[in-house]
Amino acid sequence: MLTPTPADKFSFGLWTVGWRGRDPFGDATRPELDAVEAVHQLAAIGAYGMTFHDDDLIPFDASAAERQRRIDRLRQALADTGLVVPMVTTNLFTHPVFKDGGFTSNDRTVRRFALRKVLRNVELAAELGARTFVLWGGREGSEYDSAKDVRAALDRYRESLDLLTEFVRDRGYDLRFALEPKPNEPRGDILLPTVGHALAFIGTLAHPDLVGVNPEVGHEQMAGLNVTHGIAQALWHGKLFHIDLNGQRGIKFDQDLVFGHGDLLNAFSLVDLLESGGPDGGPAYDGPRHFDFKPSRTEDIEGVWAAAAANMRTYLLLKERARAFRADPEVQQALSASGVDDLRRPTLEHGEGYEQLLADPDLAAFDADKAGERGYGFVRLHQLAVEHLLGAR
Ligand code: GLT
Ligand code: MN
Ligand code: MN
Repeated sequence: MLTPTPADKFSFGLWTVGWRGRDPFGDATRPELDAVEAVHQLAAIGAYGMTFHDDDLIPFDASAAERQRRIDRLRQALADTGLVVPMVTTNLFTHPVFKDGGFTSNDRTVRRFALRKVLRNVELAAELGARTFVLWGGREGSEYDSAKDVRAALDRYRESLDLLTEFVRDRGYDLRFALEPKPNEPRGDILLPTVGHALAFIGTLAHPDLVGVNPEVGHEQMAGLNVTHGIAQALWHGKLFHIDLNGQRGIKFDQDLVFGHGDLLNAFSLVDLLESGGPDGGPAYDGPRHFDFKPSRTEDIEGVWAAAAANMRTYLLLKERARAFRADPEVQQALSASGVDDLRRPTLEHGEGYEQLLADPDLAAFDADKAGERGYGFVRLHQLAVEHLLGAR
């Protein structure tokens, strides 16, 4: 149960286990990790998939022959291990050309170059069988309010998404896009900073059905938001196309810790939602459980693989704890005493409208003071969650 298998659908970015520990203040602390080696190691620890940015696999300025050689090596490693590539993403943030963004750069030639880069990468994603293409617009933003016309930038963002969805439709690819929000870093302020902003933007697109979100735990938490609420709303809109699991402690720089190594209670409620938030108490989400973490730069390569395994083990432990929580009769009783079930009942009777509601004699006699005395018992309920999480029940 706590040993990961491909059925758990755990996946990792090549840029995660491959992160060399370079940060704004210090050099790399680890050697380069070859993509083929990463595939073999991930398969060995029980993952089912590996994801990557175009530039993780193929250097930005590689020749066509070099590009092909790298793709062929990856394909061979996938064939040898059975690992899949469920998602591919694009790097529109490292090269200096993207310093003011890709799709929303103030320089039109850069915007056109970015689109071409992504179209070619979408082609590769489809060839490798990926079903999701993530777009993290880390450089789409500004440091200075007067430097970016936000409404024009959103027009350009939409223009880009509309071109990309037209491309996959024309090509007949079975591929959808997932926007990944982040409030800031590397830009002072990033466009589409939260799940909510992204969802509202998606509604304006030509083919909104082909675009969803890829929320990252830490990115919502950097904005002081409750990631479980954000994920629940994305699910409610039918827009949780992919997810980036990791850990973050509070409102500060993006820590990309191991899943659960930040706000553990929020991680517990998130796993509970993903695994038992479906209509019948089953999983609410069946896509990859994708870890986007950075093995701390204090770790050597052995520590990298230990950290990768820790993500999966923590997820499985939380899944086990969440199941025990749901199965506990005392929890079920506390849930109903707290009115959690009641909220699922429509507020209006079947066929009732405002006329009937206004005329309801029970409402005319409703004792608001009495109803205001009710205790909801949320603290008791939460304590039960904490005790299950701690293994005390
Ligand atoms: C970058 C970022 C991540 C995104 C990656 C996808 S890029 O590593 O910090 O959160 O998921 O483009
Ligand atoms: Mn992050
Ligand atoms: Mn991410």
